[in-house]
Amino acid sequence: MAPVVTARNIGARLPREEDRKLLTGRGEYLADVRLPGQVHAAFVRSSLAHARITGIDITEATALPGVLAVWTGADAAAHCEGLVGELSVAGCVPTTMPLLAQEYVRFVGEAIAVVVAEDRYIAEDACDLIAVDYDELPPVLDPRPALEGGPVANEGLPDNVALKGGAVYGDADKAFENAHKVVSATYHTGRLAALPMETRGCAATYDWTTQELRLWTSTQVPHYVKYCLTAYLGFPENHCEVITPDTGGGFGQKAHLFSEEMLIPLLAREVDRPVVWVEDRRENLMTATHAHEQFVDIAYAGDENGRLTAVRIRATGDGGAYHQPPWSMAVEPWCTAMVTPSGAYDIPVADLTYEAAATNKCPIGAYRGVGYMAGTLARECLMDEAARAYELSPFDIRRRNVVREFPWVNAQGITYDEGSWLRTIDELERMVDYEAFRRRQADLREQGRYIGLGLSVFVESSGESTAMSLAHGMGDIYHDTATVRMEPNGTVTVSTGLTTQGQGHRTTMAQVAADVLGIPVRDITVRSGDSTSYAWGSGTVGSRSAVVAGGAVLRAADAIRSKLVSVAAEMLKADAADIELADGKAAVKGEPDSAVNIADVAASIYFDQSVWPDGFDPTLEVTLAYDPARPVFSNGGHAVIVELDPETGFARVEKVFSVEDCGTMINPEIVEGQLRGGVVQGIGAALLERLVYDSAGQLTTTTLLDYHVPTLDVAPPFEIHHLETPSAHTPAGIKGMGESGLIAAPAAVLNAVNDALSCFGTSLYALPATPEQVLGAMSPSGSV
Ligand code: MCN
Ligand code: SMO
Repeated sequence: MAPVVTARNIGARLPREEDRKLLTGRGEYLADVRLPGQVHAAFVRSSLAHARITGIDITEATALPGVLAVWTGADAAAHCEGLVGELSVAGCVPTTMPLLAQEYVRFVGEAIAVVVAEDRYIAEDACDLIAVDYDELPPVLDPRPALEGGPVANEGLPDNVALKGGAVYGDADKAFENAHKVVSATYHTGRLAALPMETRGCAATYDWTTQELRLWTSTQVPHYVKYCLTAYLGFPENHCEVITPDTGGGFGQKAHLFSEEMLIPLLAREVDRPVVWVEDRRENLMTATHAHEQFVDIAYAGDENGRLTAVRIRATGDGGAYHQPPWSMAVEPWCTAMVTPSGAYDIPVADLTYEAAATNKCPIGAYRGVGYMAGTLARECLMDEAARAYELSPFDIRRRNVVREFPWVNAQGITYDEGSWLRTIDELERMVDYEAFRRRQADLREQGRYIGLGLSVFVESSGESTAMSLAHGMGDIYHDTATVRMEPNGTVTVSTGLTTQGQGHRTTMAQVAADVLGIPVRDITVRSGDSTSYAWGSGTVGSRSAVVAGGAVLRAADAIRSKLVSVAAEMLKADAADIELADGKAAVKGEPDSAVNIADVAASIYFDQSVWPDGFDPTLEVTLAYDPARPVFSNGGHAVIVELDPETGFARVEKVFSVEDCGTMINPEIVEGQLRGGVVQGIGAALLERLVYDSAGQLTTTTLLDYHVPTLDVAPPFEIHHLETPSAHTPAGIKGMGESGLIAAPAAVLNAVNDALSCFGTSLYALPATPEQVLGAMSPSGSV
C-alpha cells in the first residue's frame, strides 16, 4: 500500500535546517578532523604524461627526521594490485589502476610514492627528496587518431580502445537516404573539472587490538568505499566504519573510489598512527578526475515538414589513462549515445555509437549531468541548426517533433510514463515573449549590439534505480534503506544512507517524514554520513536522493505511522481506519476534540501495555528499503539570452528562463537553488571553463587563475516556472532534479551565442565559447 502523505510540509519553502551550521562556519569538514597522534601523508606525483619508471630513490626521504614511512608502487602492490575500473555495459574493456604507479606513469599527476610524516611540511619536504628516473614515452593526447592505432596510452589497452559499442534501432541508412534534409555537426565539450570547493581528503585509524578500521572520507559513496576496503584490501566489513563529515561539494567527482582512500588505511595500519591526507587544489585539478570531454558527431534526417525521421550519433570520449571506478571513462560517451539522443522528441529511428579512447590525461569521471550534458548539447544545438535549415522558429521545430502522448516508448524501447514536454516548450516561449525578443534583437543590431536567444529542453533520467539501470542496458543494482525511530517523547530520528554535499537533505528528508507521521518538522532530526550507525545507501548520485532515499524514508515512516495509528485507535476507542495524524495529534476523523498527542501515543507504546492491541510489537524503529519499480524521468528546459561584446568577444548572459518539472516538489526553494547552481555551472562549461593540456601532455591549468570558474559576476537573473507532473510510480509522485541545470544550460548558452552570431553567418561548435572564439566568429574573414 502506498504510504499516507498529508502534504503539509511537502511543497513548503522551508529554510534549510543545515544552513544554521554551515553558513555560520560551524561545518566540520574532512580537514577539521583531529585524531589524537595524527600524522600526515603527501604524494609524489608524475611530472610526465607517459614514461617508464627506471628508478626511484627514496633513501634521503626515508632518512629525513620525522618521516615514518615511504611507499612506492611495489609496497602498495603487496596489498592490492590496483583498482579495477569497468562499466557494466557492452564493449567496455576494464583497466587496472595501480594504487601507486609501478612500471609506468600514464598521466601528469599520477601518484608514484607516498610519504607519511609527523607533519605535512616534513611530508612535503620528503617528497621533494625522492628522485624518480624516467624513460619518456610518446604521450597520446587526441582520442580520435588514438582509436585508429598508433602509440599506446596505457600498455594494458594495446589498441587504446577502452569502450566501443552501439546499436541501431530501425533502418537508419534508409531514413537518411530518403531524407528531405539532413543536418549534421560535430560538437566538442571542453575538458572540465567538477571542482568541489572542498578538495578530496581522507583520514584513517586502525586499532590492531580490535582490528577496527575507521576511515573518514569526503565521499558521495561511503558504502561503496566500505565495500572496497574489504574487496581490495581484505579489512573485514564488519570491522570497518566509513564516516563522511560535512562535505563541501562533490558534483560527481566524489562518487568515485580513489587510490588515496585505499592507501591511507593501509598506512594507518603500517605506522600504527592515525594518518590524514588533505588534497591541495593543484592535485585536485590534476588528478581528482576530469569530466565531460567528448566529440559528438550527430546528424538528423528530416522530412519536408521538419519532422525528424532519424538520428545518428557517435560519441567519442577522451578518457584519460584509466577507468576510475565505478563510473569510469565509459559512462560519459555511453550515456551520451545510449540515453540522450531522443530527448523529448519522437524520432523513430536511431543509430547510436559510443567509444572511448585511453589517453595520457587524468582519468575521466562523473560530473553533474554525466553524458547528458554533451548529449543535450549535441541534440539541442543541432535542433537549432535544423530550425535555421527549415526556417522555423526554435520553438516551432521542437513543437513539431515533441512527444505529445504518454506512455511513450522511444526507438530503443524505453518507456516514459509521463511528462510535460510540450508544455515546457510553450511556457518557455511565453516567458521569453519570442516575437518581442526578435524585435528587440533587430533593433539592437542596428545599434551594433548583438543579442541572441538559445533554447534547450531536456528529459532527465532521475532517481537512479535498478529499474533505470536495466532499462538502459546496464546491470547495476541501486537501492537505499532508511531507519525511522520515534522516541518516547514523540521526537524522531531519520537515518539515511545518503551523504550530503550541499543538497539540503536534512531539510527535505525531514519534510517527507513529517507529513507521514503528522508531526512538525522541528521534531525530526535527520542523520547520515556514518556507514555503520546509519542506514545503507547506493550513494548520492544520479539525482536519486529525493526519489530513492525519500521513498525509503516514506516507507519506514509509514510503518511507524501504522503503529501509532493502531495504539491511538485503542486509546480513542475508535477504528484504526478512522484515525488521522496531523499537527502532532492523533484524532478520529471529523472529531478534532478527540485528539491525543502523538507524543503520548509514543510514550504509551514504550511504557503502557494497557493500550496495546493484541500481539502488539512495541518497536518504534523501522528500517526499510526502496528502489522504484520503474524508471523515473523528469523534464524541463531553459531559454537563455546572451549579448556578445563586439570589442572583447565576451558573451554575457543577460537572463535565464527555466522550466523545471520534477513531479511533486518537496521543497521548491531547494529545487530552485539546485537549478540556479547547475545553470551557473553550465554557464561556466559553455563560456569559461577548460582544462588544457599542452602538446607534451602537461596540464597548464593547475590553479584557479588559469581555470575560470563562474562566480557571482556571471550569474544571471533567473525566471523560474515550475510544472508538477507527479510520477505515478514513486511515493508522493517525487522525481529527481539535482543535475538538470548543468544538463541543459550549456546547450542553451551555445544556442544563444550562435543565434547572436547568425547575422555573421557563423556558428560555434566547441565549448567553451571563449571571447577569442566569439571574436573570430564575429569577423568570419579572420581579421581578428
Ligand atoms: N528535491 C525536492 N523535490 C524534488 C526533487 C528534489 O525538493 N522533486 C530536493 C531533494 O530533496 C534534494 C535536492 O532537491 O534536497 C536534490 O535532489 P535530487 O534530485 O534527488 O538529487 P540528489 O539529492 O541525489 O543529489 C545529487 C545531485 C547530483 S547527482 C550532483 S552531481 C550534484 C547535485 O545533486 N552535486 C551537488 N547537486 C549538488 N548540490 C550541491 N550543493 N553540491 C553538490 O555536490
Ligand atoms: S554526477 Mo552526480 O554525482 O550523478
